[in-house]
Amino acid sequence: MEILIQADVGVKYAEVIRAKLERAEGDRIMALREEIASLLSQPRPSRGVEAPVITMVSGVNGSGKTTTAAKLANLHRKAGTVLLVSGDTYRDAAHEQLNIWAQRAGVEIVASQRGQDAAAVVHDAMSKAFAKKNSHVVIDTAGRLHTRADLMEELKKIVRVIIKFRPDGPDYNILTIDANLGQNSIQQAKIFTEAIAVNGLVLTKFDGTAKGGAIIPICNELRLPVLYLGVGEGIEDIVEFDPEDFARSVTT
Ligand SMILES: Nc1nc2c(ncn2[C@@H]2O[C@H](COP(=O)(O)OP(=O)(O)OP(=O)(O)O)[C@@H](O)[C@H]2O)c(=O)[nH]1
Ligand SMILES: [Mg+2]
Repeated sequence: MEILIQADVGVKYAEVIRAKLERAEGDRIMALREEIASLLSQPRPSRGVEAPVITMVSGVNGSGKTTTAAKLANLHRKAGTVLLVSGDTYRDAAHEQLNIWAQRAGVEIVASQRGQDAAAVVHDAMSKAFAKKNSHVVIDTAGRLHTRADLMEELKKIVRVIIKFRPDGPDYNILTIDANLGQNSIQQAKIFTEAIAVNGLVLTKFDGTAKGGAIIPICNELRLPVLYLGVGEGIEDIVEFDPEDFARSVTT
């Protein structure tokens, strides 16, 4: 119980897990890990078969969106032609930041200027990607607090633009969750998911001291899979998520 609270799993889920364990037989730590892994095993989006595969990355300020978008662009580049899109039109240096990442990843970029309409930038980028038959499009978005209705509206507008090109919306509609954020991230994730039909999570900054246990209630309550873990600031620092490995690390 203590170990779970310390790992940011939260009181409610620590209790859910404890109740299940009471009935378990044999090695308790193994049973605990199995239970955590099963809570984390959510179906992955069965999408991404048609080119261009569209990935959009959203999340609260500083949660690692741009870094994750760059890491994903770099992963996809190994298998195709990627267009990295700056849907962040708020941040002063967003465009320069993404440019540097695009160079590192060796991918093409659609930049934006501060103050531009993000949905219009995404519209242009989608037209370009479909015309040039890119294999992947990765869209970075501005940081926003889930409580800002106007900014959440902007995110919905971006998704509506994507729907014009791909009726089911982004193939991978990713929310980044900072492993350090703890219980606050549950409510944030819920609101993002309700607004724009998030279908996958990336847990970022998992290389630090944070255990990231809050991902357990997020995954389980919202029925969302964790697709990747961010494990550093470098472009290669991303790994596929494995529920068993995570269960082991959260309990050690
Ligand atoms: N250690 C570590 N740092 C990370 C990771 N992902 C992102 N960061 C760092 O977190 C900080 C914020 O990352 P960004 O990718 O700029 O976050 P963002 O969500 O795009 O931020 P805004 O656009 O300002 O909302 C940077 O200093 C990154 O280097 C990670 O997996 N591990
Ligand atoms: Mg950013």
